[in-house]
Amino acid sequence: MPDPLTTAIADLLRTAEGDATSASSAETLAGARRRLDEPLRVAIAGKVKAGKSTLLNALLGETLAATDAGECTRIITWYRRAERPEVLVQPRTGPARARPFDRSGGALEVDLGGLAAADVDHLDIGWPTHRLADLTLIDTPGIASLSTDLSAETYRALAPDDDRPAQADAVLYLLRHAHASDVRFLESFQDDDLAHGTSINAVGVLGRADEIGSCTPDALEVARRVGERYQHDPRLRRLCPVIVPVSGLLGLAGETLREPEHRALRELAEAPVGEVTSLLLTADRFAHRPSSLPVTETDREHLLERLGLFGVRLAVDLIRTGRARSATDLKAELITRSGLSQLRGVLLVQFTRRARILKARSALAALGGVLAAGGVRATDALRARSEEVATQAHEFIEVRVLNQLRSGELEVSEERAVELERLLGALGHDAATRLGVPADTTPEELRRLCTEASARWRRLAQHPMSDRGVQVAAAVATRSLEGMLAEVKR
Ligand SMILES: Nc1nc2c(ncn2[C@@H]2O[C@H](COP(=O)(O)OP(=O)(O)OP(=O)(O)O)[C@@H](O)[C@H]2O)c(=O)[nH]1
Ligand SMILES: [Mg+2]
Repeated sequence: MPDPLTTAIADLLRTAEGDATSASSAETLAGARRRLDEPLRVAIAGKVKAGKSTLLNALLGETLAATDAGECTRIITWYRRAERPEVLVQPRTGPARARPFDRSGGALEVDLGGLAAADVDHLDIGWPTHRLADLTLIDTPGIASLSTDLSAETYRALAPDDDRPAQADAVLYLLRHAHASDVRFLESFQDDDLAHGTSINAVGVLGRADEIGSCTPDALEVARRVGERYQHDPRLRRLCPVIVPVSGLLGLAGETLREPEHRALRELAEAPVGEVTSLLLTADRFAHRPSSLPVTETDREHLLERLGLFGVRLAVDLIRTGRARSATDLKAELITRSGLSQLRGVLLVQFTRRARILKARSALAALGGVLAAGGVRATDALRARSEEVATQAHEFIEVRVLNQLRSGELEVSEERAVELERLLGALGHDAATRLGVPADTTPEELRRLCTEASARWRRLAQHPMSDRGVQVAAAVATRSLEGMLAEVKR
C-alpha cells in the first residue's frame, strides 16, 4: 500500500520523465521510480578483512559470499531476491551477461568469462531466499586498502556523484577501531543537503566481536562495553547513531551448524574437562597438538575455521553445562550470543521500517540531480513542487532536525538532545521506542506519555525566551508526538 509521500514522489518522477530532454535522463528517472518499489539496498562496508562477507553470509543464513581469497572479494556484489539462482556479470562497458557459477566449495564461484576483475562494474546475484525479501545486500571490497583504486571504487558505489544518485540507500559499517579513515568514510554520507545521504542511514557494527578481549569467556561483554564507549564518542555518534557488537563468524556458524560439527563439539564437551581446557588454551594447540580425544586434528582445524577459538570454547561450555541440550538449542544460543539477532532487530528498526523514507529521499535526490543537470524541460514548476515535498514532508523535516542536532547547529542541553533524538525517531519509529519505554507498554500508557510530552514540547515551542532554532525543533517534536498519538489510538 503506497503512502502519500511515496505516491507524491512517484508522481513527480513520472511528470519529469515525460519532460526529459534525453533518453538517459528519462532512464535515470524511470530507474528512480522503479526503485521506490524495490527492497531497500543496504551496503556492507568497512576495512579490508573487517569481516564484511562473513557478516553478509550470516545475515543471509547461508554461505554465498566468498571470504578470504579469490578475485570476487574485490568486486562489488549485489545479493537480491530472485525466483531461482542467477548470476549476472555487469562489465564496465556493455550489457550485463548471465554467467555460470559453481558452489561445490560452499561459496559461489563465478566464472567471469574471461573478464578481469578490474573490468567488472559489479556482480548481481539473484537468490531464492526470504532473507532478501525486504533488503538487497551489497558486499563491497575493503576500503583504505593497499590498493587505493579499490577504495575509490567503494566510495563511488556508495556515495552519490555528479551524474548518478547513491547506489545504496543505507550502509552497515563495520568498525574495528575509530580510525581516521573510518570517520572520513562515514562523513562522505553526512550532509544536510537532501541530495546526499546522511548519518540517518548508517548503522555501525563493531565487527569480529569474539576477538575483542583475547577470546576470553567475557569477550562479547567486553565488545558490548567498547560499543557503548564508541556510542558516547560524539564524533562517532553523529555519524552512526547505533553501534552493535557482532561476531559474524559465530552468527554464521549458528545459522549453518551441521550435524557432524555438533557431534564433534559434543564429544569435546563430554571429554575430561582438564584435557579439553588445556587443548583450548590457544588456537595453535587446539588445531595441532596430538591428543587421545575422539576428535581428530583435521576435525579440530575445521571447527576452528568455522567457529574461531572463542566460538569453540563457548559451544563446548554451553553443551557441557546443559545450556544447549540439542543442536537446535546450540544454534539458537550461538545466533543470539553472536549479536546477530540484535543486529537483525536494529536493521528492522533502523532500515526496514524506515525504508520508505530512505527510498523517498534517494528518489528525490535522483530527481534533484537530473533537474540540476538540465535533464528536464519546464523545470520551474517541477523544481518548486519537488522542493515543496522535500521541505514539507514531516518525515524529511524530522531527518533535518536530527542532522542539526548531530552537527551541533542546534544548541540544546544534553538531556534535551537525547530526548529529542529519540522523539524524532533516531532509534526507531514506533511510539514506544520514540518515547523510550518498553515495547510492551500499554496503549493507554503510551497515550498518556504522548499527551504529557506534547504539552511540554509545545510550551517550549511557544516560549518567547527559546532560541528560534529550538522553537522550530520543539514544534517538530510536538508534531511527531501528535502523529504518534493518532497512531496509538488506532
Ligand atoms: N574470529 C572471527 N573471525 C572472523 C569474523 N568475521 C570474519 N572473520 C574471519 O576474517 C577473515 C576475513 O573475513 P571476510 O568476511 O572475508 O572479511 P571481508 O571484510 O569480507 O574481507 P575483504 O572482502 O577481503 O576486505 C576470514 O578468515 C574470516 O573467517 C568474526 O566475527 N570473528
Ligand atoms: Mg569480502
